[in-house]
Amino acid sequence: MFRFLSFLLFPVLGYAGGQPEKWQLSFQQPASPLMEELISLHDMVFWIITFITVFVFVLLAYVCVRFSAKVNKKPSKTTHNSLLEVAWTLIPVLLLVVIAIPSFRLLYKQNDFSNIDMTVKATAYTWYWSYQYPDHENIEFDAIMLTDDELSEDQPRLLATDNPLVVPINKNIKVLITSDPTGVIHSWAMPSFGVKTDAIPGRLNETYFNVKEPGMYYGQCSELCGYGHGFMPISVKAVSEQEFADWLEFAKTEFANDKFKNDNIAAK
Ligand SMILES: [Cu+2]
Repeated sequence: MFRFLSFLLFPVLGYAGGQPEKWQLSFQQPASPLMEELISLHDMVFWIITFITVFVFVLLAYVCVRFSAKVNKKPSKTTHNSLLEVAWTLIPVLLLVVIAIPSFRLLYKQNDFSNIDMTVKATAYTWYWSYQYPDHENIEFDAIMLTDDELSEDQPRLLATDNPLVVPINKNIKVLITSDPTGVIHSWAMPSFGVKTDAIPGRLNETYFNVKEPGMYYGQCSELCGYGHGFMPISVKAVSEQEFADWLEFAKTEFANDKFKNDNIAAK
């Protein structure tokens, strides 16, 4: 019953953050300010669409009954009505303007890279993601999906990786996204961050996000890239600034040998 109600109310109900839920409809709980704005724009447009649909449906039903041949034995010769014609031209124009203003503002914000705190680079391989920290001595490691046997209790199936991308909270983090030069097109998508950007061989795309709360967040490759498409998830761990500094120290020794491995894969 609750699921049914939540379907009716889906634009106003939130879901647990960071990952998809069973029987979930609509968006994940937003984890970044950008995703919050995307959802409020969606909700605004949703109610406008609902109003128009109901209004047109009621109008049609009224016309069918009120102006049927049965009720109107002698057909009316009415043709034009200036006021009505001006109104049904102007009202849709105004509605489009109301939608366009917040829409363009948000589109601009999604591409505004003027206030970036740090950069990471995500490279797609068949079939896993590899991450690099150009601002932090080029730490580099692969993120391989955990198999069912490797999962711990709190890790979701097909979403958890052996190494998450670790980032500090409340920072604007730019992600440079590309794909293995000998590979195919993938897409780096994090639903709760409001981010989805294609990873294309030979081309460097960019996006950014800002995580508000510490925690684990999950996404997936979102471009049909081949038989391993469903098995190259993205896991992001958002931590405090101090924890991030500690992790950097750990990562410098932990992943010291990974760079060589990645160079070899790229060279193949
Ligand atoms: Cu892929």
